[in-house]
Amino acid sequence: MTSSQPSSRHLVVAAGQLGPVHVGDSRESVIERMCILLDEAASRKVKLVVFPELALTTFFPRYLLDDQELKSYFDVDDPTQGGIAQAPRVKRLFDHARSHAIDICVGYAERAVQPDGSHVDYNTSVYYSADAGKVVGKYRKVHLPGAVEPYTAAGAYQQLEKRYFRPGDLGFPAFRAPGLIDGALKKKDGVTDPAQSKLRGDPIIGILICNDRRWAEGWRVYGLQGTEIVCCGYNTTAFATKATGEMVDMSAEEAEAEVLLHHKLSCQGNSYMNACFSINVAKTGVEDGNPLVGGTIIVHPNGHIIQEAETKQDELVVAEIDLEDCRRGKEKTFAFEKHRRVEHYRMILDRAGAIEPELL
Ligand code: CDV
Repeated sequence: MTSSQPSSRHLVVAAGQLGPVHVGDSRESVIERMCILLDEAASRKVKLVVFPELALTTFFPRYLLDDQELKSYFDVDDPTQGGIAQAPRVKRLFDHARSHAIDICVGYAERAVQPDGSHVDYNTSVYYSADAGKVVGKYRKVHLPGAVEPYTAAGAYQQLEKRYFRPGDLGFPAFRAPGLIDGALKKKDGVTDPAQSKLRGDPIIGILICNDRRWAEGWRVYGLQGTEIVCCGYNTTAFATKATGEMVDMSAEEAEAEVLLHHKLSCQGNSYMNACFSINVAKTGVEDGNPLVGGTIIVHPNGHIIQEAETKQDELVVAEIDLEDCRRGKEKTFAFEKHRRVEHYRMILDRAGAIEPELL
């Protein structure tokens, strides 16, 4: 065995919270703002920055758009042309991250080119490794909220993700990020079961996007791959009109407090139950008149919030974490291999909607 990993696996990570990206904002201006956050990250010794869902554009699913309008929001991800890291309107961001030796996880609207030249659109986040100089992880949003057809009531708030994106087809694929931890265990070290080894491999990462964080299933699938850090960007409306066009029956302040409560419950509860850190990053502020909640948080595997945004603007939220802190949960309360009773979970796979027991 050649690795000489220290007993702690410290890493400085950050959430690259973004303020609003308005419809008229140029792509260059958004990339510039993200590069400024990366500059700050470099000065604070950060090794990983997570950016929000659809970070490069306004949250366009709130608008009913024709094909031509829609096209401008998507970035073509063509594997034969080097994928998203080489896409002309985004390349500068990845190059900048690499120049600082910082990994980034970033959300964007993906127009995926198919082998026959057609395309499929997804709400996607990729993980770019500065060490590898390429994308090493990709996730396409599974739990798309909203509707295909726009709500017809006057003043209704639209959420047209089901119209514009195909549900993700990659599942919840955890992956390892190289170059972040010195002396990480490698395949060449010949350890057959890394989960049982005292030495640990490179950090295990999973990605979720916005609404996914409310669904225990995705987190658990990551938990079952030993995931240590979940990266989750979001655009969450702070308060909005209903599909019927009416206002919710709460004040704007009460509605926003409720949204924040549910956001934090989801991130803190699922981080705890899967013994992983999570970096949960907002696009926030008032985007073309539409209030987005903030609440960017970095959560510890014990469920506590260890860092939280103070603003609703571009802000780097930084935390030093020790990946060894995942061990307690993974080896005791949530030692899945000892305590899960999979023979009783069949219904989770067989049923989507609830079917109530017979009436008495
Ligand atoms: N972008 C999102 O996925 N938004 C959802 C809303 C619609 C509930 C969210 O979970 O924040």
